[in-house]
Amino acid sequence: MSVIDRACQDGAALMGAVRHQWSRSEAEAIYNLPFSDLIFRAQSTHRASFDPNIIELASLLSIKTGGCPEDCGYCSQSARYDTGVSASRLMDQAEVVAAAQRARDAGATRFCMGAAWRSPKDRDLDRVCDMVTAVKGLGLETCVTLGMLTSEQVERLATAGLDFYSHNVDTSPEFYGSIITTRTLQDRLDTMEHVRNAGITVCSGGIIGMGEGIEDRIGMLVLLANLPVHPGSVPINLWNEVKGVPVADTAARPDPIDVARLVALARILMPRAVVRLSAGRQYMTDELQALCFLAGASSIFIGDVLLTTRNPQRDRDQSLLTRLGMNSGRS
Ligand code: SAM
Ligand code: DTB
Ligand code: SF4
Repeated sequence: MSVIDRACQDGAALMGAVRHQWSRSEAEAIYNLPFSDLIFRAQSTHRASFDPNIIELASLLSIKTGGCPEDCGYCSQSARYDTGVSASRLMDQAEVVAAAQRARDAGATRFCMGAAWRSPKDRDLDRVCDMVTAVKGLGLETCVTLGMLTSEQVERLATAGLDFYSHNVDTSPEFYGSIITTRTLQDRLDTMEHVRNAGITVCSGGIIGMGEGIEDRIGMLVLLANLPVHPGSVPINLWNEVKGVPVADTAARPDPIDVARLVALARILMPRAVVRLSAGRQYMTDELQALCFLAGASSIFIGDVLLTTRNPQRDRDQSLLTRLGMNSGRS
């Protein structure tokens, strides 16, 4: 690329222009910039579309835990591994609404409901649709993650008022088969397409620290950045340790500087997406989280547990946001 082309591209990136044809080598070059240049570029991109002092607070509830037929090698909820997580039935709507109310009182603006399904049965989906409508009635943004969906199922969720569907690509196309064998990445992409077509915003990201290489982390972000529409939210999860799953044998906690670099790359490749520091904040220092906010992350999950694993306590999160002069933007 000529110097002029590079300068134009950098100028466009600083203005937050959205592109969908990123090459791996371009992404690698951005990732490997001198750290100060990378963070400056990421923060400049962030400021073109976001208030840098606002952090979105989302809350997560497992509405159906464990007993999942899929073999995702990182997950406590797969029925194939002995993780100590037992299978439960789909929660009652009243309990879900009560949890959503508590999340709203704790400051959340989005409520995400997760189910350990490969794909929902139609009668279960009817119940989830009712939950979505009830949670939306509380004034919260709604998100669900239920596994693979047909286009008809997505239409029903859209009619119920769903705002976001969470469906992670999890890792690079090359590493996918080492982690999951009961579905393909294409299955995942197909559901995301149904979701987009129904006008529901896709939330999609992945997990690092499973034993993948840096090139897999970058490849995962390039995959997301080259989708026809960028996800509205991109969760970056550090693998939350689970005993008894295959990933426990290969996992390696990512270097903190590599985490900040990856967040910055997500911010630059997908300038309007909300980058969420998702699972694994329990392993991050306050300083690393602050660095990730500087690199363009602007959303976290609050609450002591995610689905089955731990998350920082609410008062620790609040203290961090206060010390950083950040808030959720909710009046
Ligand atoms: N079964 C549905 C599915 O897989 O889409 C929804 C629930 S599943 C638990 C949602 C996401 O949680 C997965 O795609 C994965 O990215 C993330 N996840 C699961 N276990 C995790 C762990 N131990 N650490 C970090 N993220 C995890
Ligand atoms: C996402 O990327 N992370 C959340 C949400 N989307 C559904 C899930 C994290 C789960 C962590 C493992 C657990 O608590 O079981
Ligand atoms: Fe099932 Fe989702 Fe866990 Fe995979 S990640 S085992 S699909 S609950």
